[in-house]
Amino acid sequence: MSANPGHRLVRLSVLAGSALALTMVGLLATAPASAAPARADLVVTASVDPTEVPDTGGSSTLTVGLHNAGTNASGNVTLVVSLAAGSWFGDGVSVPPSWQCALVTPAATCTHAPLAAGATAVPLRIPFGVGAGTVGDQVVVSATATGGRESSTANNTGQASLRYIPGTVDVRFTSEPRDHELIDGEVFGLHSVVSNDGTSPSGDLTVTVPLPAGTVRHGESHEGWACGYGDDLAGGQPGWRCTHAPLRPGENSSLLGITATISGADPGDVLDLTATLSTTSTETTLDNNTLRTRATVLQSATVRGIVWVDSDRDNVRDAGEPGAPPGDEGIYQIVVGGQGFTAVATVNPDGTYTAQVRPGTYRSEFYVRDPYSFITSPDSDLVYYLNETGGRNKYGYSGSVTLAGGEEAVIDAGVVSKYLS
Ligand SMILES: [Ca+2]
Ligand SMILES: [Ca+2]
Ligand SMILES: [Ca+2]
Repeated sequence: MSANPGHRLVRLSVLAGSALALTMVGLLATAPASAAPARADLVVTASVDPTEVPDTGGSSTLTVGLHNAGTNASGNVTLVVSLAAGSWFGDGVSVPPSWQCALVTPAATCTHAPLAAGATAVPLRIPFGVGAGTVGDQVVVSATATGGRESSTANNTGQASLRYIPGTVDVRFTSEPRDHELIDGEVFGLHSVVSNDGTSPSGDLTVTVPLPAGTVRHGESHEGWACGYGDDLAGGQPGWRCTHAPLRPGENSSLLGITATISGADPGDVLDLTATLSTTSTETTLDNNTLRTRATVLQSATVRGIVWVDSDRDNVRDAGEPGAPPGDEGIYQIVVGGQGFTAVATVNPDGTYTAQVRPGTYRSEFYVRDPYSFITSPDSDLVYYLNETGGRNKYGYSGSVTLAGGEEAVIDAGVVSKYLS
């Protein structure tokens, strides 16, 4: 017999291949005897925030967690979120990119790619609303996942509940009380929005403001409010009565402004402009339903003087030299200004002017127009003037003077006319 080394070599190689195959089968076959089959195990959790809702209805946000606690990847996951009857999905659902959701009240169906063993999906946050209910009752929301073969499906549903609590209403003014020191003729007022700090919608709002003695009505700014002014509208007294539509929890009304002018009040008088707010629903507290603005009346000081025309151009104010006329061809405006207070003076046909001011430090600012120009004169109180301003007005101002209540300052300015006079 003659050996054929090439042939034997081929056979050995086949045998080696067979042994290898048997070994592999053997390894696979021994595994089931020592461990459970590798399976996915989806776990669903659900929570709501807030967990309570007023009995008039409200909203909450459901958070759904999904985790694969198993030892194998899941299949594609389908998650069904079910709302109770009378609930609805809210606006502003933001679905993470890893999820796809179709929200059709009362159920949402969301899908997710297979979750690897040990992996956790990005949580789903789903705002939802609930209608009115009975205090103590619960509203249940649930989410159930399916995702192929699992070691357990007992943990595939997460559930959370909202409990109805008594709703509250608390409307209030958001502005703080204010105090002013003002002189006769000045305007002061109330300016505030109204908010509802409760958990339930308010009823209609009403604000009444009696007109204090020593003042006259100045005005109202009330877009969003309906305001009337009358002899008996503020609880039978002269004043304002304004109404506004109900406010949702946390909602602010439009800004309400009520203003009065001090007229005929005496120095030392204290004038309170007080607004009282009410709503048709029962409130948690009425302590925040009034707002006051107080004006304490000061004795005014007076700044007066004249814009005189130097007719003979000798830079001196001579007897008989007239005042400049008010208007576009004369004294355009005189402003008496100080820290925190400015008055536009009343200018008379004879060139004299007067302004009532709060006690304080002031200077007079003069604006005159052609044919008049300012001059330098010992009889003029201007410390600065500019005739070539580039505009129609020539401008000049006096030095400062400090006045207490009842005191008076006389501040004059000299001008010449470019026409012979
Ligand atoms: Ca499971
Ligand atoms: Ca209140
Ligand atoms: Ca003169």
